[in-house]
Parts: sequence; C-alpha cells; structure tokens
Amino acid sequence: MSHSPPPDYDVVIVGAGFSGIYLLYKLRQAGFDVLLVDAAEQPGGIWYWNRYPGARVDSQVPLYEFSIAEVWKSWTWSERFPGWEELRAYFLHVCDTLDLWPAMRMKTRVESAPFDEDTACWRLKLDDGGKVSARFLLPALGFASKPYIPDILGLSDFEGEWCHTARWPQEGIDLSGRRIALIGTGASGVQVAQEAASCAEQLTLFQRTPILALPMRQEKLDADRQLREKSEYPAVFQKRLTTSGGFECQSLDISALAVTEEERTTHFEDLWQRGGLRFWYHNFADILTNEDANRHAYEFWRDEVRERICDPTIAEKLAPDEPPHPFGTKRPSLEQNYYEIFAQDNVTLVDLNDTAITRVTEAGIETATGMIPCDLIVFATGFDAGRGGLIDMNITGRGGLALAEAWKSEIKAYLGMAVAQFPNMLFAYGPLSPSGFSNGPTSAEIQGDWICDFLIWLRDNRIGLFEADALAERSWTDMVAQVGSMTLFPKAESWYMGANIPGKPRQLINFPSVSGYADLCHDVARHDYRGFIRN
Ligand code: N01
Repeated sequence: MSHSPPPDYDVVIVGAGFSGIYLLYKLRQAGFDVLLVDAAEQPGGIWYWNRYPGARVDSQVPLYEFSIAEVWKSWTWSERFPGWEELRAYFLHVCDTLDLWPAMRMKTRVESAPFDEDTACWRLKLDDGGKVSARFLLPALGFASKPYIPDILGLSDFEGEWCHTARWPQEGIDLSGRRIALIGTGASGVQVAQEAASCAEQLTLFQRTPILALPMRQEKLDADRQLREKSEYPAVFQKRLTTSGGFECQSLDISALAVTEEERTTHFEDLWQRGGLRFWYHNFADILTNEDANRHAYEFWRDEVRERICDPTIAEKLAPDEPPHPFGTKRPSLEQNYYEIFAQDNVTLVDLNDTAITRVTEAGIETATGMIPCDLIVFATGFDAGRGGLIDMNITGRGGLALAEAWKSEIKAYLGMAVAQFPNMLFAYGPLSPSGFSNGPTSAEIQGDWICDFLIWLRDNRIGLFEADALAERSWTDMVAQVGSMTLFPKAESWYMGANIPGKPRQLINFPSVSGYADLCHDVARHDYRGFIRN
C-alpha cells in the first residue's frame, strides 16, 4: 500500500431512504466520520421518486417507521397507510430530530465508484464534478431504484406526455380530463388506476397479468388514539424483528389442509376483514409452499373479488377461474376501490394476451385490434429489482472488475450484503437479503445494526480491509436458491425471480425470512464474522 493521505471519510453511504438514513444515524453515533449522498432533492428514497397520485405504503402504522424513540414519540400520522407526502414529511422530521443534515449531501448522484487497490479506499466520482474518497462504501439504494420501461416501438413519436411511475415529475401531472393509457397492473399500476379513474376523461388499463390485490381498509388516525396506541409501540418494534416478514405477526403454524373447510374459511374471512397484507403474511403455514393449500387461498380471494365486479367478462380477466400464478408468489398489492373502477364508463381494460400493443404513434397506442388515442402514457412497469441501481452506480472492485460483469450470469452476495472482489463494501436492502419480502424499516434496522457492529469490530481490531470470501458467497447464494426451491415462488414469472427483465438471470433474488436472516447474520458475527477475509 502506498503512503497517501487518508480518505476523506471513514464511510460513504449512498441513498437517503430508510436503510441509508438509519446507517447514517447509527454510524455517527458510533463515532465514524460519515457522508451520505443522494441524487434526490429530499430524503425518503422511493418516497421521493414515486410521487405519483395515490402512492402510499402498504404496511400499516406503526410498522413502517423507525423504532428510534425520540423519532416516534414526536411524530403523529394521519392515516393507517400513509401517502407519499406524509412519508416525505416524516423523513424531514427524522433528519431534523436526529440532526443528520450536516452529514448529508442531497442532489448529488454517484457516477462511478471504483475501489482503489493502492490506497484501499473507494474513490467516488459525483455528477457535480466532485470526488469523494472513503474507507468503506455502503450503497443503500433500495430494491426499486432502477425503473424498467419496456422497449415499445414508436415511443419517441408520441406527441403527448409519458413517464414511469418512479420518475413522476416532482411538480406533478394533473390527471383531470386526460386520456390516459396505463401499462402495468402491479402495486404502482393499481394505485395510479384508482386515482386516474376518478378524474380522467378516459383511462385505458393494459394488463398482462392480473394482480391479486387485497383490501387495504384505510383508516384515519387521530392524535389522541395514536398517543394511546404508542404505549404498545416498543413491543411491536420488538416483535417485528422476530417474524418472517418483519411485520407484527407471521403465518400460523398450522397447515391450511389440516383444518376443516369451515375453520379455513373463518380464518380467511378474519384476515380479509382486518385488511392490509395480512392475508399474505398471517395466513396458514403452507400457503406459499403447498399448491393445494395455496389453491384454497386463491379461490377465497377470487370469489371475494368477483362479487365486486358486475361484468362477467371483466371478472374473468381480473380474477380468473384458474389462478394466473400461485397466490402470493407475485407481490400482492393493497387496493381501495380497484375492482369497482371497471364498472365506470371512463375505464377500459385491455388484456394484452388477446390484444397486443403493436406500436406507439404520435396520437396514442396502436393495438392488434385498433388505435387507442391518449395524451398521457404511464408506465407502471416495475423495476430491475435489487440489481439495477447497484449496477448503474458503476461500482468496480479489484482489478477493475465491474459489478455488472460479476453479476452477469448470476447475482451472488454473501449475507445479501457483500460481494467477493469488492472489498470494504456492504450494501443494504440489496439482493439475496430479505428486502423485497420484508417490511422496509425492519430490514433497515436489522442490517443497519449489523453493519454498524461489524465496522466497530473492524475498528476495535484494527482491521482496515475486509472482503467476502468467494466460498462463503457461493454457499449463501446456493442457500437462498435452495430455500426458494422449497416454496412456490419459482412458479411465477415475477420480479422476485428476476423474470420481469429481459436477459436477467432467473433466480430468487430475496431471502424469504427476515427473522431467519437476522439469526444467520448474528451467528456470523458471533463467530468473528466468519466468511470474510480481512487484513
Ligand atoms: O412493479 P411490478 P410495481 N408489457 O413489477 C407489467 C413495491 N411497491 O411498480 O405481471 C406490459 O410489480 C407487469 O406485468 P406482468 C412492491 O413491492 C409497493 O407495480 O409481468 N406489461 C406488471 O403488471 C411491488 O411489488 C407499493 O405480466 C408489462 C407491471 O407491469 C414493487 O414495488 C407501491 C411489461 C409491473 O409490476 C414493484 O411494483 C408500489 C410489458 N412489457 C410498489 N413489463 C406500496 O407500498 C411489465 N409489465 C403500496
């Protein structure tokens, strides 16, 4: 190693969402010199970028917030499932309360992040022309920082407006009186559709696969009620660390096939009435592992939804007799009036399996059966989940190895945080960790605490360099695939399986248990951080 000036910072964190902000708070508390950079104008991560009308979280209060007492004690929500404006305000409150601003540089995008082997530090190039170096690099980009827009012929000819839900203009788009074509019916598509249906002149929704959406059962929250409920918060925050999804409870420990039909229906009915994602995470033990058990859940879902759709042809498109995929193997979303909007005169459903898009013209979307004029096209077509944002950061490790190259045929990562040949880098909420299966703040805190403890341990032991061992990386990657193969997830063409992006390696990109993941990470720590080479 050559004699050169020390790096500018101990740690650079990239991303000001839940993971990045939590890491910043913890590492500053632990005495590290830290800088956080983020391309957005304000903190919030996905809640900055996904500011389309109707964007709101699907984990209920108080699950979707930090467990840091000074933050939750001084914050009041107005709804059980808060919207993006309130979530953004929450992030400002967090940064004010924890005095994080001095270590944050917003409106700054990392253009490239090469590891400099001579000085054993990361040398980041920023889009303002600046450079920053740090001993440790912690990308905290979330799983959904790289939007996916399908390659549709003629899009550049379109004379109206178009955008992706995750790149919605910050000044907003007024949907009133517009003729809107909405492509994609995932969680984002459902939320835009509900808003657009209420004010658009015409909304045409292009569906490739029906989403199996669950009733949200939104509630207003008043301050007095919340104050009373706050006495239970510490127990809820503790509990969420111990469940498989990072929520307040998890699946039952009994099979859906081990109870009578009446008992099964009673439990389904209870989950349905309580609302939220519970029908997904608090259901019978084998809903996501046994096709017969899963079929019961699907049929209950289908029959409930069909009751809300008048037209039998539309009902068969939105809630088909035969499941399009096992229930819950694609992320269910929450809806408020999604199934009712299709009865409105201004809403049309186009099934892309019967009526493919042939091209976009100046005036709208041309399909196999005719032209659909529109003045706004919304792509609610998802993300290159887990991998896309990290690759776009142009991270290069030893010998100039690009992360894109390292992950060309398979995403590999030890503990879903570290990659062989990329020393002194740990990413949060990334692939092969629970991220997409987890309530966000729960994972942010589990990984944030673990990373902070690891960096303290390195400091205490005067270790300046660590790197994931290639064998440990291999066995973690295999283990995630092995656990996945015991579930029904591989049976769906989902972003969980990398199947939504042409050419992306097909593999389960998330570890399907938050508490199981935490146990494994803690075990690694207890064994002097085995699986990491250090010197
Ligand atoms: O993206 P998605 P999303 N032609 O990938 C369709 C979280 N989230 O932004 O299913 C036509 O789920 C695609 O069709 P198919 C949540 O974890 C949370 O909605 O692949 N259609 C699908 O319908 C969620 O799971 C919240 O056949 C095409 C849609 O586009 C994740 O983010 C809100 C297509 C993409 O759905 C991603 O959700 C929003 C093509 N070429 C998001 N390509 C809440 O907290 C794709 N599609 C409530």
